[in-house]
Amino acid sequence: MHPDVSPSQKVQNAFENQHAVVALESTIITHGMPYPQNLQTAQAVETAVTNAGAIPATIAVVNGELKIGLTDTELDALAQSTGTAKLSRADLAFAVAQKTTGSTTVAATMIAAHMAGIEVFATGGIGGVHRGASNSFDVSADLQELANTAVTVVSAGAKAILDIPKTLEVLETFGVPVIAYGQDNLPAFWSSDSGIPAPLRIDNAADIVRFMQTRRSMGIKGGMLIGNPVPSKDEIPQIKMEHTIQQAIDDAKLARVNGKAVTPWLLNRIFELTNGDSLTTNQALIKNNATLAAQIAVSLSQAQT
Ligand code: PSU
Ligand code: MN
Repeated sequence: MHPDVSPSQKVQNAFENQHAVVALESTIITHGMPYPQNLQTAQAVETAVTNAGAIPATIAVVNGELKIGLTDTELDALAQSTGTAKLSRADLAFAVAQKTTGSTTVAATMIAAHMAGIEVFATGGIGGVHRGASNSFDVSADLQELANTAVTVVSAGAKAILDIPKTLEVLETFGVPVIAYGQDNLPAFWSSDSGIPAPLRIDNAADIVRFMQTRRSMGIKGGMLIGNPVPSKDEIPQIKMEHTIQQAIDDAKLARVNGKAVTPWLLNRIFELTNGDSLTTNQALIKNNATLAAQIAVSLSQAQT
């Protein structure tokens, strides 16, 4: 393990016993959901990982320490904090150097997971190419991280607020495998089906592990993205969602939101516009991703012993 990360006691024990570990991000806690639902979700996600036989490691910077796994007290403090920095590749080391506190995006969580030797990570949805990116140039650092860092990211696809076809083009350019889990089409975060065929399809965790191992043994660098559809009982169908997303994007333009604030602002606006339904679906899909990530991590640790 890299000397610049601080594993919790539980995660340390897991490593010593060669137990499967799943990384979890923390921006969803500080910037994705209101308190107390954010704390309840973070706890439920950790429980989903545990129930599927792996050890959860929620990642964040706390007073300059890059924590791999948070204690209950740390998780609670993060969930209640306001104005916490959202850290990506550009500012992860800045927060450590300044001894401040911040939550980690998909990109920063991948970096930390890789430093700790964790190969599987569960999130809600990754960042990507924003709609209107031809003017704004707003493309998430998550995409470059997937290109460079060998971590498998289990998501419900790219967040549907994004331009999914453009996001797929960039991932293809970067050589990132994009795999739909158990269906032909990619999911679209709150909706199980984006209507867009996925470049690749895999139907079980063991085959994902085989793909990861083959890729590594061939010396192909970088991570891969799994699009795991939200269970249909929990989804908001795309036709219904699209109207709300468009409204939120129009509102963001009027409010002149830009930079890092865009994604959290849109998610919060969609929460308001759906009277909280988007949050219920968000909670369901992230738990579903945590379960699949744990299955992959367990299968990987079995394959390695
Ligand atoms: N999920 C949420 N809210 C968020 C994010 C996820 O409910 O803000 C974060 C993720 O951590 C993702 C990040 O990596 O948004 C992408 O932000 P950006 O587009 O600024 O790179
Ligand atoms: Mn951005």
